[in-house]
Amino acid sequence: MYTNVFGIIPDTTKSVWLGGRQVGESDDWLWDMSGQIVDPNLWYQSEPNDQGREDHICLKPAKNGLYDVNEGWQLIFLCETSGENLLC
Ligand SMILES: [Ca+2]
Ligand SMILES: [Ca+2]
Repeated sequence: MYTNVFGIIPDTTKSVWLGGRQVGESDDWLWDMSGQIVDPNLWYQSEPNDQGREDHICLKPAKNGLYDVNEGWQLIFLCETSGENLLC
């Protein structure tokens, strides 16, 4: 999934929000738009580690993996378009 974003992120040293979240306090993580389960192989090493109410997903391109983070992080968003619809 995220291997294709390297060409579109202007600064790959910056983390970006992705549209996904934890389902309650379960171990399940879902993509917002598709409702599909996040592939566990996409997480970076020991993530998700829930260090302080981390219920959202960001991508750290420099680490080549997903992190669970809390909503207090100020990051750019990565969105995609599907026809006339903007998906974030
Ligand atoms: Ca959490
Ligand atoms: Ca984390």
